[in-house]
Amino acid sequence: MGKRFYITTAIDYLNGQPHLGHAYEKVVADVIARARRSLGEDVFFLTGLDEHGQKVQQAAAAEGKPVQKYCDDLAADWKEFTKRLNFSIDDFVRTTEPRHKSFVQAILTKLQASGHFYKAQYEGYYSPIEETLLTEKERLTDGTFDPKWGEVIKLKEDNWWFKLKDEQQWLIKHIEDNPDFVYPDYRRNEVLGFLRSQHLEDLCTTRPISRLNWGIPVPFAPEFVTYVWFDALVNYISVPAALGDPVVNKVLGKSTDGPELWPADVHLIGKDILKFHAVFWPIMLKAMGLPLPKKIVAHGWWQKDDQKLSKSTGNIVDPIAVINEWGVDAFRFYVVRELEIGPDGNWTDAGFAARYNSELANGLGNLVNRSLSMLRRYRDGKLPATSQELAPDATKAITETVARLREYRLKAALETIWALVDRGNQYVDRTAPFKLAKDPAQAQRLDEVLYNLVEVCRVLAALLAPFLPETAQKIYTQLGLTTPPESLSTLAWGGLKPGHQIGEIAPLFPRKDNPPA
Ligand code: ME8
Repeated sequence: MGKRFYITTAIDYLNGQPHLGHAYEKVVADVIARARRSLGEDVFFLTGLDEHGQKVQQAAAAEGKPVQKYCDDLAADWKEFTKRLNFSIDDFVRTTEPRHKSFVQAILTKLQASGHFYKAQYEGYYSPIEETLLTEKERLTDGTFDPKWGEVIKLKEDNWWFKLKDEQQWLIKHIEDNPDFVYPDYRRNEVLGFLRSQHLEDLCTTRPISRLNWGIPVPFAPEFVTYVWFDALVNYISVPAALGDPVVNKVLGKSTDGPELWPADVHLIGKDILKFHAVFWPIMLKAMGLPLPKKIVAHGWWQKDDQKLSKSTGNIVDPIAVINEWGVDAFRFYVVRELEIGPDGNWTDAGFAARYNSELANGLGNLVNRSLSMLRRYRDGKLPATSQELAPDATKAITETVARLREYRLKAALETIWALVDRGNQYVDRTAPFKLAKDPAQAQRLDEVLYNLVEVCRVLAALLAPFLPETAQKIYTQLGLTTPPESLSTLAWGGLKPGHQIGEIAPLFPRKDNPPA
């Protein structure tokens, strides 16, 4: 078996329940993963949880639970969440797992032996809420710090530092030479702008256990723990190592023949953690002797009603509540249809209901329902002879959807698919099969119209499968097909054969005229 298409997401902090932003990122990753599988690639999709650090420790304390117990209880909810959202994940990593911790320690040991760390005293400012050491650069012109850092305290302590200072030039060159390394383009320019205009400071990679103990013990300095950089980021290689990836294990002197995952094909992350992924992570990998990921894809952030999502102000979208009310595919559809990967988005309940009614209920749902109902009514549910009338529209939709998917333009892909939905609905209106049915002389024309409509539904199901897997399968079942929707790699017009009998018909997206306020 060769190299697999390896896609990862950020691993989420385990200090609450999953919110819209977490759900969005994983939906996008799942669409990409499913699309690549459908295009014939052997995909490995990894997501998981970032369980160390002060925020998690504090959240556990607030609930009066031992930290590990707090993590175990909450992690069960997050795993359940991946099922509710129908994520096709291949593994789920938790940074408190032994397989992850032992790998992190092995990497720290290796990098210490090759001289990448040094111990030094830090004297300066620290933001407890962001768990970040602050430098003079973070100071505003009036000498204060931005309110986002919360209360800033003075700190003097020893720590272990990872050398970054001399790594800037090769990284600039790498990003210049590999225009696809960061997507979208404007995020790539942001990274290059940062690297060209600032000198990298060495990275503080530890905390003394006297101040934070919820991290991974540093093997060569047991009075320290590591977290964040040498913990969270390393999940992208600790899981491959545990599964026997030969490339990753070779750096630890081990020979294994498990799945070939590294380098990752896509790290999907939010814009706020781009610097960590596009600057620190490549430097860490180079120090380890590992190839860099092929692509870092940075998405934008969601707000609700033009305000920041915030638990404290109650301005949240609970993905599970939305799914309970509208169905999982309605949620998946809205977040991808609303927002291309890159810009920020704004959730409104009215916007959600409007898209549901116009695009899912009146658009797709209506097309499938009336096409199959007419076939049942006029031809006892049996497919007539093959016809090519909508074949050019379907072929164009297939080609364009595949191209958009490869370009990571998921919203544009959905727009292409909906052009075919609209074409199908217009075709019903123009050909008026209900009138044709009344005229026996038009029987052959009615056969043609019905074949085209029902075959369009089949093509749509296959195109939609990465986005709306449950709906795609339902369409296939209603079509009387017992297989999963056809792969994008083979999808072509004419899959339904004359004489084929369709199955039971049921509405896909019941119209909701009075959505809850
Ligand atoms: O950053 N809209 O965890 P996290 C869209 N553990 N995306 C959002 C969002 C929003 N409103 N809020 C958060 C972490 N995200 C680290 C990552 S990776 C090795 C370590 C995204 O729970 C955010 O951009 O704060 C990030 O990609 C992911 O959710 C997890 O955020």
